[in-house]
Amino acid sequence: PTVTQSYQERASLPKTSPVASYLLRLIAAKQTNLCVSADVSTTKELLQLAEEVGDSICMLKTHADIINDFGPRTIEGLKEIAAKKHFLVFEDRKFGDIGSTVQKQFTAGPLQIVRWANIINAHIFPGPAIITALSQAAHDAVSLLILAEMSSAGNLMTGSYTEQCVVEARKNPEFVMGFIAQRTLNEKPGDNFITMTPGVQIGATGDGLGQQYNTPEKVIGEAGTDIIIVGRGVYGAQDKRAKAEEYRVRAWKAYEERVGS
Ligand code: 5FU
Repeated sequence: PTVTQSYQERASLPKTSPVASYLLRLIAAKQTNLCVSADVSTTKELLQLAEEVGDSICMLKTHADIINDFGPRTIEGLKEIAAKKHFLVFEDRKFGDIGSTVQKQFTAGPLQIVRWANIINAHIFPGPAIITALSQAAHDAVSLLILAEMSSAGNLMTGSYTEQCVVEARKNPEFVMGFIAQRTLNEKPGDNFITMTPGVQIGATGDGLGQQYNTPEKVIGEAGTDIIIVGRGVYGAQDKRAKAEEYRVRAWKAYEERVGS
């Protein structure tokens, strides 16, 4: 099972999507399974945060639609810092519409997500054509995460819904790199999906608006997930660089203890 395998080993398993292999190798090389969620409201803050935490992360997660002045400058800046500091960019757009519409949301409009995001995500409640539609509009360097579980209290993504996400992912291992979920969903032999987990903060249990937090040890060590996604825990700190390092060290140690290295 993947919970006892190293990131490095998993990078070369068969049927692993090219972006997943790249990310697994990057994680191993930089020794970081931390993704920072850059939920800030200006290009300046976004690029500053990317510079500050860039050395400590494998991935930066964005919500492009909350950046007031999102534009070509944002895109060029992000690409430049990502190349310099070696991390991937994940746009957390959570597509959830008919195939034809998500293709337009992905490629057109003011955000032009296809031009700059390495990783995107989608809900499968509209049915599996959302996966086909996004894969047709994508190029080789883009991979999809299916939202299989959420961190917020009382969410409806449980039981057979979550199971169906795994079924659809197994049908498309070339394009679907993994899941947003609260635990690993690699249950069958041969499954090598990457699980990324939001709802992580040290020293908090929630935000009063439904968000629920766990520690890096809980999600990486006990729930067997691969990457922690931390927003306010990092960008809300005075010293963002030091805070990112703290999360990186704790999540990395939890991983090492889990795989027994
Ligand atoms: F899919 C999900 C989810 O289940 N929970 C989340 O919190 C996504 N998120 C995102 O992760 C959310 O939109 C924020 O961008 C981020 C968590 O931020 P926080 O500040 O660490 O709570």
